[in-house]
Formats: sequence, C-alpha cells, structure tokens
Amino acid sequence: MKKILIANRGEIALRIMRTIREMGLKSVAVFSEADRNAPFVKYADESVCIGPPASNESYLRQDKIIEVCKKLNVDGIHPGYGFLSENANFARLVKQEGLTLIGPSPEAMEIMGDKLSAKAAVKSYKIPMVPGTDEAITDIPEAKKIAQKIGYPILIKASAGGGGKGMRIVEEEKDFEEQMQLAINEAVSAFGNGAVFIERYVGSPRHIEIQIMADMHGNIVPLFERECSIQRRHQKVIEEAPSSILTPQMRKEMGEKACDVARACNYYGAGTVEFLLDENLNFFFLEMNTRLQVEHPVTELISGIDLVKEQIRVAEGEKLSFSQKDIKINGHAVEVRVYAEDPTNNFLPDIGTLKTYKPPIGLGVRVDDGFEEGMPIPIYYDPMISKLITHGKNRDEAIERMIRAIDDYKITGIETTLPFCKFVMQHEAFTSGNFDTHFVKDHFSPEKLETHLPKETLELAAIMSSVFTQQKKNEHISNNKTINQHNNWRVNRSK
Ligand code: MV4
Repeated sequence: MKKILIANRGEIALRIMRTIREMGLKSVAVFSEADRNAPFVKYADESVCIGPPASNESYLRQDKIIEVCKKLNVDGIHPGYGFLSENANFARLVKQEGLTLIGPSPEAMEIMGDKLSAKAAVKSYKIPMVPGTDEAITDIPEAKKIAQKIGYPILIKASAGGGGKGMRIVEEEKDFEEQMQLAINEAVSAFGNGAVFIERYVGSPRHIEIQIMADMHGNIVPLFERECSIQRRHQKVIEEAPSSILTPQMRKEMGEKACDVARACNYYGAGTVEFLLDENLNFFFLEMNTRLQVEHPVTELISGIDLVKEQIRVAEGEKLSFSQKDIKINGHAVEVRVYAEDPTNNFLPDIGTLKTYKPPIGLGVRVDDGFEEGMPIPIYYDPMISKLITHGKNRDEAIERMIRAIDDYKITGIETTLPFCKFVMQHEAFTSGNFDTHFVKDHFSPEKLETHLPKETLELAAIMSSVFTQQKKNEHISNNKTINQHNNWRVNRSK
C-alpha cells in the first residue's frame, strides 16, 4: 500500500495519519462540512469534502468514500473506531472494489457483532462465560425455568446489542415475563433483531479487556490488558494498563483465552476481547471488539508497539513484527477522556468554542487531540475533545503525572470533564485500586467538584482575607520585610 484513506475524523484520524507518515506512505482525509478547518484535514496529504455535517450524509456514506478512493488512487482504508469500523457490509464492499480494509475480515466482524453467534463460535474452546443461555429465547416459560436455576437477579441481553446497549436487569421472578417482553420489543426496534438471551447478573464487576494482535499466518499475541471499570452510562472515562488487580497468572490465562476467541473467528488485525471480573476474581468472556479502540494508547505506552503500524503491516499480509517473548510490560499508563461535558451539570454536552486551548507537555505525557485553539466543538459528533495519557515507571508515578498534566491543561470557553478526572485520580478508591464499574455512581456527586472545603472554612477564609487587606494598608513596610524574608528562606532552601 502506498496511499491510505482514513474514513474517520478528529483525534483518531490524526493519530492514524501520523503513523502513515512515519511509514513513508500518503494519507487521504475525507471530511464533512463541519470539519473543514480541523487539524486532521490540514495534516493529510490530500483532503476531500464528502458532504454535510450529519454523519449519515458524510462519514457513513460508503459510496462517497469508495468514489474518493477511485479518484485518488487509494490502496487501503483505515476506518478508525465508530462510524464504519465494525460494519461487515462495508468491509465486503471495500474488498469487492479491490481495496484493502485495514481491519479484520467481514466474516469475523459479522460473527463478533452478534453476541449469540460469538458464543456459538467459541463453543469448541473452553472459554469461561457467565452462566446463562446460548440461544435466542423463543419460549418465555422455558426461559423462566432457566432463570430460576441461574438465580436472580438476571440480566437480559440483546444479541445484536453490545457495549451495554440492549440490557435489562430482572431483580425478581415476578417481573420476568414483563421484562422479557420489553427487552424483545426494544431489541426489535433498536436493532431490527429481537433475539435476546439471559445471564446471571454479576453485581459488582470490573471490566478488563485484552488487546490482541493477529496476522494472516496464524500468529496471535496478547498485548496485555486494559482496565476500563471507571465508566459512566457505558461510556468509559478512565482506562489504564496494566490492571492493578490481575496477577501474572490471571494475565496469562486471560491472554490465552483471548487468543482462543480470536482463533475461533480466524481473526487478523488488532482486536479486543472484553471480560468481566467478579468479586472472587473469576473472569468471563463478554464480547470481542473488532476495531482499534479509543483507549489503545495505554497499551502502546506499556508495550512499546505502534498498534496502527502493526494493523497496516498485517493488512498487507505481513507477519507480526514481534512474538510473545519480545514483549513485556513497561511501567504503567493511564488515560482520561476529555469531553466537552459539564460534570457539575449531569455531564450535559457543553457547546461552544475553545477560547483557550493549551495541552500539557512533558516527560511521560501524551495528548491525542483533534482540535486547536479558537475552534468550535461540532455538535454533530461525539463531544470528546482529546485523550490525555500519562506513562510512568509504576502506577503511582503515572497518576502523579496525570494530576500534574490535568493542572497544566488549559481549556476555557467550554466546560470539560477534566475536573472530574482529577477528582477520580485523587480518590482513595481509585488510588488504592479498590473499585468496580459502579465507581461513578458510588463516589461522585457534582458538589465534590465545586470545592473540597466545608462552608465554615470558606467563611473563615473570607474574614481572614479582609483582615489581611486591612493589615496591609496599615503596615505595608513591615509587610514588605516579611515578603523579603520569605524569599530569602526559599532561596536558601533551594541551594
Ligand atoms: C454484564 C454485567 C453483569 N452481568 N453481564 C456492559 C457492557 C457489555 N459489554 C456488557 N456489560 C455488562 N454485562 C453480566 N452477566 C454488567 C455489565 C456492565 C458493565 C460491564 C463493563 C463495564 C461497565 C458496565 C456497566 C454496567 C454493566
């Protein structure tokens, strides 16, 4: 491949193009009218506007994207995450048109896109799964008997769902029929597919996922785990690698199971196998994501592997550039997602312009962003401004760097989730590693951001401040002396 089109926007388009440039290849951006001035459009070697702001008139227009490929002699397409990245029909179309999709086969996307077909595909491997049914429920009374055996609460999941979409908890047996009917109706209207199944509801899980990289020659290597338990309404907010809870033995076992899941669908490219970890540290396979993920940088920092570079090599039919013995975990990485959302107002998207935009820099700090100072955040897409990632020799150092980087990150004009991210970094449950997927619900409320001080302390501070002001007016000479002494003391100390 010599020229690659990026069928995406924002930070991920830019991140992919940087690797393309490093490899000596050319990049083509496609963009919507809302992204005309975006950095990824300027960074690309060639850029083509493919339509109005709405995604279904631009970033989801398969025909227009293929047309640009033909016109500009593009060899391959990188779909990033979201948009067309897990669309098996698009993957098929790309192939038919004689182009290379940088991603897995359409068949692998199709199998893993449906949770029941994923369960069926891994059946011949011993993959631990949450007790439940592995076929679509057609007979509700029969399903009720199974639910009773599993024990309540149970969870109804839509087979075409995923990422938390189409799930319903049933607390008690008396609600079973009603909830089941609602779940089926919901699945039909949301996915056009009413297939649902049930599982035992794991109440306080941790979400741990294994990054895998596979080539077309049967090599599959697990690139360790990412801990993604800190999330809000199925939207991840903080991710880290490695997880503070896995033992080397568990890491090895989960890595092996993740490779089996990949093997079950003849996977090639970068993929992520999601697991749920219960209170007793049992792990269960949930689903496989057949794309490069938002949180991939934490894996890159601890493994030293450029995942996009490997994806491109694999898509060209080359072997993986490393094997298991070549890689080890180097330190610890943490990522926070910076959203244009107001954490003091129920995380409502905050529209506006980046009046000030100064990202942090320095040792162990990486910022994957897609905006510049002065740019408006378009309302048409996900409101993520950037990903702030820090790397350190251990978890404490990565967290310290994150707090410093958050303090150095200057954004005005819109509210962001940065204060919320700092709150998490300083919370005992996070620093101790003692948390689960309920962290935000259990520990966060907007008041925690306004101030850390009680009302009485603030009142006292106001009184003292006016006392000092009065003192300064009366004793400005001796006050100056105090300042000088203070400075001397600091100079002496730093020698
Ligand atoms: C579960 C579960 C509890 N028990 N399955 C949510 C995302 C999707 N991949 C599966 N999810 C869950 N499946 C059983 N049997 C709890 C969740 C879940 C969750 C999982 C990972 C991260 C955050 C979550 C938030 C709520 C529920």
